[in-house]
Amino acid sequence: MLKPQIAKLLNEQVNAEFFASNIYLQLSAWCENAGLEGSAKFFREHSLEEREHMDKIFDYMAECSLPITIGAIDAPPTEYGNLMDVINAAYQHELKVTAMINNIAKTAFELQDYTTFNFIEWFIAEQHEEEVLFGKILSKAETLDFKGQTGQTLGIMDNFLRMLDQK
Ligand code: OFO
Repeated sequence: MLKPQIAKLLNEQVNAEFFASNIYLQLSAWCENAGLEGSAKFFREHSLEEREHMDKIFDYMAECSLPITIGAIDAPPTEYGNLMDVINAAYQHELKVTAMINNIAKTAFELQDYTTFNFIEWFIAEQHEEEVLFGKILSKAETLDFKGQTGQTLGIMDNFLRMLDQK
């Protein structure tokens, strides 16, 4: 039986992954509305990926016979000035999730819950990949001197996001 402290953190993470999925879905909707189809596709796929993360933790909790509570999920922000704001919001969000995952790993290790520590290692690697992914997008924007302005670079960024391999 896992310790209550771990059960609480995992349950919070289930809800956090749900929230992440909704954030990305909202970002996708914003991009659709702005006529940025490539970016909309990218964020839509990312939303599904977050949903898979939620499922993974849900399954682990169920396997460990832990109670799972799906709470109220906050509404994600809807207003963004431009595509760069959207990208920055996604990156900042990933940094927060990384901190949450690291906290689960730290707590599991301190409590000598090596099963959860082993489980959460997958997420540590995943967060690294996600930060690398958003780092690539940010460095592309920097190379193009893209700050969210309309024009040719917006089209290039939109296409770059369309082509990014998220797996
Ligand atoms: Fe679940 O990895 Fe992004 O947030």
